Formats: sequence, C-alpha cells, structure tokens
Amino acid sequence: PQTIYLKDYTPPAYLVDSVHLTFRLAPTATRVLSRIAFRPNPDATSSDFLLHGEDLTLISAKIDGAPLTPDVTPTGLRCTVPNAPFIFEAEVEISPETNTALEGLYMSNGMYCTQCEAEGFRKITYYPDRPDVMGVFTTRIESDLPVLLSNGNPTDQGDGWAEWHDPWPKPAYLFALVAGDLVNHPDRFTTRSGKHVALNIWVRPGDEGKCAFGMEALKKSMTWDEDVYGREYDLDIFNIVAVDDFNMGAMENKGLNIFNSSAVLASPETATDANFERIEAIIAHEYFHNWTGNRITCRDWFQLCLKEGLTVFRDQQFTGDMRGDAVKRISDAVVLRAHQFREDNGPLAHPVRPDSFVEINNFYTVTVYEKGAEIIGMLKRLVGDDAYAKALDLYFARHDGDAATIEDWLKVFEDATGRDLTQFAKWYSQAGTPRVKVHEDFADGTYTLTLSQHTPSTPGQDHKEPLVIPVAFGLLNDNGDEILPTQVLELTKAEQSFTFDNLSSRPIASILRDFSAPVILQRAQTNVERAFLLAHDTDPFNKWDAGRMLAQDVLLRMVRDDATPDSAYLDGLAVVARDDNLAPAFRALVLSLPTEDDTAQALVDCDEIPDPAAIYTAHEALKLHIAQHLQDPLPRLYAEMTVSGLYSPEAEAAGKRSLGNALLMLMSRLDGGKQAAQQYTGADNMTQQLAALNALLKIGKGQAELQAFADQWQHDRLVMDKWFGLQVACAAPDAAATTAEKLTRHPDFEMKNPNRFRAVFGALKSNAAGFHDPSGVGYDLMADWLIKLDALNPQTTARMVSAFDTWKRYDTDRQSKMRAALQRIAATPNLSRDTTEMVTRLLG
Ligand code: B3K
Ligand code: ZN
Repeated sequence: PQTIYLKDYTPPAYLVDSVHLTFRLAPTATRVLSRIAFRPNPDATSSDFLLHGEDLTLISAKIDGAPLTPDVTPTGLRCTVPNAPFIFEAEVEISPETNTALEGLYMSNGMYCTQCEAEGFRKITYYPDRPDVMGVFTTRIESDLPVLLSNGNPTDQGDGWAEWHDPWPKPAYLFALVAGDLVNHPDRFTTRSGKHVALNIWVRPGDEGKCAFGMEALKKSMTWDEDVYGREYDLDIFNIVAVDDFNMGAMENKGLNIFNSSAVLASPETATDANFERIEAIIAHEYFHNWTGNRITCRDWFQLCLKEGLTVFRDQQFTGDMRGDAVKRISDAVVLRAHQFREDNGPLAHPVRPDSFVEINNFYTVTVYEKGAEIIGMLKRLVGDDAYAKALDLYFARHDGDAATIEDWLKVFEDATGRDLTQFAKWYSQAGTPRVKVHEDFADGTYTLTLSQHTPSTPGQDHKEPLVIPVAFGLLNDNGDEILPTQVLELTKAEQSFTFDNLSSRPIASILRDFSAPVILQRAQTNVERAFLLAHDTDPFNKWDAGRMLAQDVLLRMVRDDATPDSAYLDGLAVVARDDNLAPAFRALVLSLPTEDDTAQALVDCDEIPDPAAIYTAHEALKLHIAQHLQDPLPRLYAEMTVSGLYSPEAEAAGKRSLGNALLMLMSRLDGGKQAAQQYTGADNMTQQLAALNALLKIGKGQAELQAFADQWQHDRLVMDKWFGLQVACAAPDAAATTAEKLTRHPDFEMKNPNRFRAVFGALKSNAAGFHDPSGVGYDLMADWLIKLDALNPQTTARMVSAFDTWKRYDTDRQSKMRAALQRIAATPNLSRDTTEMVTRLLG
C-alpha cells in the first residue's frame, strides 16, 4: 500500500462549483447520477483530471454532454478535459446492502445512511474526494421510504422523491443522505439574530421516547456557541439521525448529523449517568463542528487536529460549564493518561499532526483528538482568556469558507497577540509524552524550583527538542494556607529554574495545577507530603492528583512486595470520603483507583516488567483494604447519597449516584453483596441497576440478576450491549477470554454491529489481567475475531487491533504470544489496508 506524505501536498487541479446528485435507491443496485461543474484551479501545479472512485460500477460518463469512455482503475477515473470550465456527468451503480464496512452508502435495519469522512464519498460516486475541494451540493433522493434527508435545506418533495440544497460550499466528506422509515422528535430554536431553525431527531419507531435529552443538549449547545464563541447556526433546519450500525460515535455532516444510536438515545431506565453525559458531549461536539470543521474545514487530512482538537476543546469547555470544571478536568486527564499516554508510549505513537499515513481512518486517535485539545488548552493558558477570544474571532473572520492548516491557526494567534509561536508549534509535530522532572531547594527564605524536560524517542523520531510547557504553579505553607496563588511558569528550555523569595519557612509546592500540560511530572515526594496536598491543595485537580499519586505508590509497593497500604493514603481517603464540603462527584473520583494498565505503565516507567496477574491481585487487595478502612462510615455515607424523587441526569444527582455506587462497590466486598442485591431490586434507573449488577459480578455473584437483566432488556440493543460487556469486564482473569468466547456464541452476538463487537472485545481489551492471562487465550481469541471482522469491517478491526499496542512492555513469554497473534493477523490473505497498516506499525 501507498504511503501519503504531508510534504507532498499539491493543490487540486480542478475546483468544483456545484454538484447535482440523484440517488435512485435500491438495496443492491442503487443508481447515483452526478452532474458536477468543474473549473481549472488557477493555483494548480498539474492539469491531470483524476476523480476518486472505489467499488463503483460505471454505467456512463459525459463531458459537456458528450459521452466518453474514461480510463477506469480500482481507485478512480481519468480522462481528458477542456482547459476551461466544464460539466462532468456520470451514472454509477453501488450496492448499499452488501456494504458491511459502513463507509459510503450502506444499510442499517432497512434504512439507508452514509458515512463519508474521511474518504468514503468515493464509494458513492466519482469525485475529487479531498477536503480542499468544496462545492455547493443539490441532492435528489428517489425512494419509496417515507423519510428522505440530505444536507442543507429541503427545497421540494413529491411522491417517492425529495430534493435538498445546501448553500454552503463543502467538501465531499460532509455529504450525507438518509432514507428510512423513521419518526422524529421535533423542536425549534431561534438564533440570537432571530433566525428560526427547525430541529429534528430522527429515530426508528419505538425509540421516540429516548430523544428528549438529546434535543435539550442540542439547544444548550446552540445557545452556548452563541454566548461563548459568538457562533450562530446557518441553515433553516438541523437534523440528527440515530443509526444502530456505525463505526464511530457520530458525524458532523452539514445540517444532517448522523449518530451512533448509543450517542443520542437515552432514557432513565436504559441509559446510565455516564451515557447521558457522553450524549450531551457528543451532540455538542458535532454541533460545534458546524463552525470548527464545516465553515472552516481542513486543507488536507494531515490537518485533522485543526478541526478535531479544537472541537474537542470546545466540547470540554461546554461540559465544564454545564457540569462543573473541576470534575470535568479530572475526568479528561484520566482519559488522556489512560489512553493517549499509552498510545504515546508505544509503537503507535504519532504527532498530533502526523507526517504520513497509509489509511487516514487510522489517525482518528486519542492523540489527534485529545492531545490536540490539550494543545489548544495550553495555548489559551499561555495567551490568556481575552487574547484567546480575540484570536478565535480573527480565526473565524479570516478563514470562514476556507480549507485551512495548522499554520493558519497559529498565525491568527501570532497576529492577535504578537507572540512568536515557532517553538510552541512543535507540539504539533513532535510525538511522545514529555517527562518533566522536578527538583526543589529551599535556603535562606528562597525556594528554587528546577524543572527539566525530556521526551523519550518514538517510532521514526529519535531526536526530541524542548517544548513550551505551561506549568501552573502555587505554594502552600505548612498550615495549608495558599501563600502563592496559581501562576503560570513557562518552561521552554531543557532545564530551567524559578525562584520565590521572602518565605518564612519551606513551602509545599503544588505543580502542574489544573493539569496545565499533557506531561508526566516526575517528582520525588514523600507520601506525607502527598497526603498533605490531598488534604489542603486549593487546586481541585492537584488535590485529586495527590490522592492518585498516593494510590499509585501504594499499588506499586503492593505489587513489588505485598506491602500493606500506607495509612497516610487510607486516612487521607477516609477524610475526603466524609468531607461534605466536597462535591460527591469529586469524592467519587478520589476514591477511584488508577487502572491496572496505569499501574503497568508506572512499573515500565521504573524499568520494571509488569505482571498483569500481580497487578490485578494488588488492585483487588487494595480495594478490600479501603473497604475495611471505611467500614464504619460506609453504610451512613451510602445512605446519604440516596437521591429522592424522579431521576434527573443533571450533574448534582449524577454526582451523588456516582459516589453512592463507588461506596456500594466497597460495601459489597464486606457484606457479600447484600446491599448491591437490594439496590438491584429497588433500582428505577439504569445507573443504579447496572452499578449493582457490576458490584455483584465483581465479587463472583449476581448470576440470577444477570439472567433477570437479560430477560428484562432483551428487546433493547443498547442495554444488551452493556450486558455483553459487563460480563467480560467483571470476569476473573482466568475466565475473561472464555466468557468472551461464550458470548460470541450467544444468539444475539452480531459481529457486523460495531457496538456489539466492541461490547465484547473492547471489554476483553480493558480487562487487563484477563486479556494478558499467561495462557495466551485472550490474545488468540482477539486475533481470531479480528481476522474474521477484517473481511467485513476494516475500520473497526483496525481500531481494535490496538489492544496489542503494549506488547513490548511484557515478559518474553507474553511478548512472543502477542507477537505471534499479530503475525497471524498480518499473514491473513487479503487483509485490509487499514489493518495492515496497524499491524505493521505494531510489529515495527
Ligand atoms: N468527524 C467524525 C469522525 C469521522 C470518522 C472517520 N473514520 C466524528 C467527529 O469527530 O466528530
Ligand atoms: Zn469531531
């Protein structure tokens, strides 16, 4: 397969003014008629006329009305064209029903839908399928299905057809079409300049009761984007459609967002608090793309972080505003450390703006998205809130309608602030997680903080340069009073010192407050000092992180020599758990432990070889210790977290449930699951029901509840995904793979449905001790199923093969088993380009 390089970018030879598409829908023989107005690009470096096209049967083609026989290859079409504006017409045939890759036009439960990002439009018709070619689309859909939707505004309709026109020029990846027997949940919104917008969430009949929350989230997002970024919606209608078979969370197609049903449908009985929060965030994210992604798009796919990093940053700000900044920041840091740091530390590490790719779908990663968002956050912290707002206004004013680059983005900050961002820009090109080492000195009333930075080498990038790292920093005295409020230190050199004088005694430093940079802080600190920060730090992130570092230290000692947990940690935890002045959601986060995978990585950072079984044992033992330590207050605290009245997914009630359920997990280790069984029976919402089942399964009980759950929810696909996943997630290490294998033989296991496949195999990946069971059965099962799935759905396979991305950190026995599994995948005949690229990088 061919590697594409950023440095090889050339402008398109031809530009598109308008596109007229007609779809005659039929399951295995859909006809797509296109009429495209092209003109030569004055900035072109070539005059080659090349249209992308894959899996298309060409019926006919014309230029300016004259039939022609183009040169057709498996990836596209070439012909000679006039050196002046011209009309290209084509008719092609495609087969949506047999499209199991879920890219291009496909069918899901009798409904037609599309997914074109990144390069799926070329599976619909011949077209210059690149984001810097933007055209005005008019779409006619012919079908007997009752609901026919496309981008833009509806212009006309009749019996068996409908027409849509999108006035905003857009790249083909934002094209969408939906046709189905759907019902809608309608609403409306008036923008602040008085424009009326019809809003709809379209779902399969039976799901209409699960749309209200998503609709509220949409309206909140629309208001928020007006208030915070000054961005208004720009069409008469905004449609969201829920689809069961979808590779990702959702897609921001202009005016017609298509959602994985798991990312939009919710009711108290069927969705957990975490689901509600995720839905709110994804609806916001896709809506925000209308400006950061659609009105301003990317010049090429290397610039993906331009729209994704910024839009993730915006949705994080939104969730912070809706639900509380501190808890949101901590949750985002947890995700970043668990997934992005893992990616950065392994064979799949790549820069936020990659230099090359084989299959761009493989780069929709936590690095591009979440680290991309961290870069925006650092930029905002460095220039300040006002300058950030000014730069964003300039970005929208200067680049509206453009296909832009990271250079364009940084330039608006330079122009708005006068700051030179040359060094800062390296965050986009340099892969790997920087380690920041802390050295502290105190003498004669002067405290000296010395920070040094080092980024380990990553594949293809041995040499690393110093980055601009904003380090939010404060000082406490030993009474716990803040003597230096948060200020931002700029670490720009390999090593740098900062001094603070006139201090009466040695201060306690709080470093990297609010997780001000995506780095690993290496700080030799006593557990007494950590416990002090857990008790006193005024920065909620660092207060939580002090507890987290204590937990990690305790776990490492337990793994290494079976140590009993430090009482500084257990006592500190007990104080936080009981502290009514702290929000329950925050207390729940302090009670949570690092994941077993986090502990494994922490051992690797100490040059030790992690043993997943020993890590599992230590985690289980620590949970029991915590439960015993909190034994007395547990029942009272649990009772205090009872939420009375009707279920509400809002942050406050959700926070109480979150702490209540964390306490329930602990209690069940002491009472044999008595309280959990009671909560299961009494639950009137999925959050409580699932948490109770989870607590029971974790202690090896709950078989009756598991069966009852299946009987109750067998008709609900999304709830059954939880049922499938939970069993694998809660299985003991030696039972995880067999549980997963057994579930693949369940009549409701459908490998073609990405949600169901991920429920089972995503859970197997996350059950670290189970996946890494020394027998190797976890590896073999994963490989067997990825090989099967690749023939149907390369995208989802390629994403899941990252389960193996930590293989080099383990012992030689596990390493050779994982390498063998990867080699077996690599040797599969006709392996997709997507998966081939991933296994090649993993083995590399
Ligand atoms: N932009 C889409 C992702 C498209 C996935 C392509 N394989 C969702 C999002 O980030 O909003
Ligand atoms: Zn996005």
